[in-house]
Amino acid sequence: MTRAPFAKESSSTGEWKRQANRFTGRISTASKSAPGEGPDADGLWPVEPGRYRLIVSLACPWAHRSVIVRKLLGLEDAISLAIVDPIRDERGWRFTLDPDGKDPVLGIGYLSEAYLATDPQYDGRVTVPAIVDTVTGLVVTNDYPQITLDLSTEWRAYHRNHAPQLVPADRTELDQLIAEIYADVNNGVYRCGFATSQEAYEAAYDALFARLDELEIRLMDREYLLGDSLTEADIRLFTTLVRFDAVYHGHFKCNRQKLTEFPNLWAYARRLYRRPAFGETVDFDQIKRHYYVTHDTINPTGIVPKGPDPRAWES
Ligand SMILES: N[C@@H](CCC(=O)N[C@@H](CS)C(=O)NCC(=O)O)C(=O)O
Repeated sequence: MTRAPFAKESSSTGEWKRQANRFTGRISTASKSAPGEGPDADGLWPVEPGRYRLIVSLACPWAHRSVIVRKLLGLEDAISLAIVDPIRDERGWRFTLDPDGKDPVLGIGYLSEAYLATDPQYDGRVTVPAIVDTVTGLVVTNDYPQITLDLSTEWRAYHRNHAPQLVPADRTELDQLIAEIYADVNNGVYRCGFATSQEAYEAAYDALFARLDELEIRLMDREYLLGDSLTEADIRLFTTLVRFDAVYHGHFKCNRQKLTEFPNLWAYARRLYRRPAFGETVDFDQIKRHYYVTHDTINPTGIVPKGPDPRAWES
């Protein structure tokens, strides 16, 4: 019997079914709470610069989205950033990169401490990204798709001058595209890697490469996915593309071809990489160590491959 990487999220047919996000609070300009107060009756927390802490792993593609958007929008002073060790132990994500192994603002050693303070019964995976309230120490949200959208729409008053408009006023095309990219690409690589039956793996692999073929054609005559300007869709695609050859191609068996063998996608990914918010937030060492060391059902030796040469990204 194949050992499932996360047994609770594996179906009887061997498909990987990602857990739901437990904490779905939002920080919003519509909140009726005063500064310093908790969420209002609708679960909306007040927008307050300096109050919230974004907890990420630089290895994690879902967290990487929020790091890129925060930097693109110039929200570094408004929302502080905590970076966990890319290697989890049996208690999960830990602040071992910080002095004394504790987050200097929240004073906790493990992200699970904030999760359990918020919901003492919580028994799912403790995940990044998460936004934690520094006043109460409670988790506001680990709802990663909403986190980046809200940085764009709810924190406008604190964006830098000339910040890009990542979420267009008419969201129809954006929403359609990010749903497809999520299903077949962002989560698709995990559905390949975490499948526990041949059929489930092959179905995920076929859907992934069919979608990449479509995106390759889409990028033939445009700079960004939606045309002339950078949007949330580009950020979401980039975080999977940048991990593709280093991790997903080998570790998750997404190996019909490499990113470098898709001319348009590769050129597009490198164009994005040249922007500081993208390139400066990529840490290949943490990315590779996280995947190859912590998924021991997939890579029991824990050996981290030396390649590929990251200098290809600079070319
Ligand atoms: N919140 C989402 C997505 C975020 C996510 O999966 N993050 C990963 C890192 S890439 C994580 O925190 N994993 C912790 C674990 O598996 O225990 C989920 O629950 O699936």
